[in-house]
Amino acid sequence: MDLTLNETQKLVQQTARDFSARVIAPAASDIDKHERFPEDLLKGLADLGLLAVNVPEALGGSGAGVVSYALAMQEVASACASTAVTMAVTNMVGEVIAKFGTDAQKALHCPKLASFEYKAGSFALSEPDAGSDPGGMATTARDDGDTWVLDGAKQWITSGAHAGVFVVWARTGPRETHPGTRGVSCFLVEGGAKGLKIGRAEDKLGIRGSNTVALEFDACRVPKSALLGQLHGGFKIAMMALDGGRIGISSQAIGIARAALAASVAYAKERKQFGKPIGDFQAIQWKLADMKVGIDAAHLLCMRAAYLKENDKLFSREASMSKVFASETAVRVTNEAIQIHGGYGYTREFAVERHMRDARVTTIYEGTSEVQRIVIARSLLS
Ligand code: COS
Repeated sequence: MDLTLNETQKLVQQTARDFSARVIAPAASDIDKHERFPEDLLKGLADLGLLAVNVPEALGGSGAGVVSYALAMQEVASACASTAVTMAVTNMVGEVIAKFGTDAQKALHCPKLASFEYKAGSFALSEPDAGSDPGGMATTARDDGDTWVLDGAKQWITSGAHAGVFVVWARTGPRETHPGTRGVSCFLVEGGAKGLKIGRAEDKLGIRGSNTVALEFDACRVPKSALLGQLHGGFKIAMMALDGGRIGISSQAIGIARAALAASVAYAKERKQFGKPIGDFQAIQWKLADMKVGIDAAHLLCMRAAYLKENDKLFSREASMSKVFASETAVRVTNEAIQIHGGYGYTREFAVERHMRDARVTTIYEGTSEVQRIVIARSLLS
């Protein structure tokens, strides 16, 4: 693996860094406080090609690759994790349609996701009773002549109230003949479809500017052409999409942790106790050093997973390694950042409490830490 960034990767990283520092970071606290969906920022990201970084140019994307995408996510997340997760899911939806869609599906949806004509894309896999075990889903799609009819409920759907297109998984084969993950198919459902009801937004601990809703499908009819990929082949599409998504969430976690470390270094230089800056004390120095080691190790794992994906190699295990390590590092680093800030870190005046709240979800969504360990262990034992 060559760790030197190529010109495209450097350009994407720098572009995301500039926009994040100049436009996103100043808005982040307000977005969090008022649970504001960051439409203006997402439009700005679309203008810079950052809503479809790894989608081919012919479909309106930037075609800049997986490493570029990971680098851009890190930059945006270090400014605002809510904006970053919204960006991540739209990128993921664009990629999944570009990879598995028919020519017509790609031409219809990818340019709209990339350009912000759709305000977001949504990924509707989880259900109230099927989170870590999506094969246990209860949502069904019934073949009814020239349409599919979807019934059921989805849960924790990022950007659901704003999405122009939803990638939705539903059971198409009865459990008796298609047990577990075998009878699941994938569909593209347009925002505003009849029979699709959007639930109330969740009141969350962190990433409060991102929109998280439940969905209800009540005899929601979609055309036959809405099937994405093979009939009964949906579970593998979900798993492959999540493998890539886990690189995105590791990048998000790395960005959040970097922001917490930067704030901690600045504070350690400025805050004086016992007549000198607290950064002069080894107790603080060791915390900062451990934070830096963790973040850089997470970054290297993330770059390896991104590099493997970009080069069409197997990367599922490496994406899970990156996700579990980066997310748990972000939780630890942001917690230490509060400790370094003392009482001030526990108030809303300093950003580290937001970083801690935002980091917490990264060990949960797109596969919990426990699921990542299952993926890693299975690959060792198989
Ligand atoms: N890529 C391609 N195919 C994959 C795959 C991957 N990464 N992982 C599994 N598959 C395939 C398997 O090869 C198997 O295929 P066959 O039916 O042909 O044998 C099929 O999918 C079922 O795989 P498996 O038996 O491993 O499925 P499990 O039900 O045991 O699930 C875990 C495995 C737990 C890893 C999976 O359910 C998972 O990732 N859960 C977490 C879901 C998640 O991340 N949810 C968050 C949603 S976004 S907030």
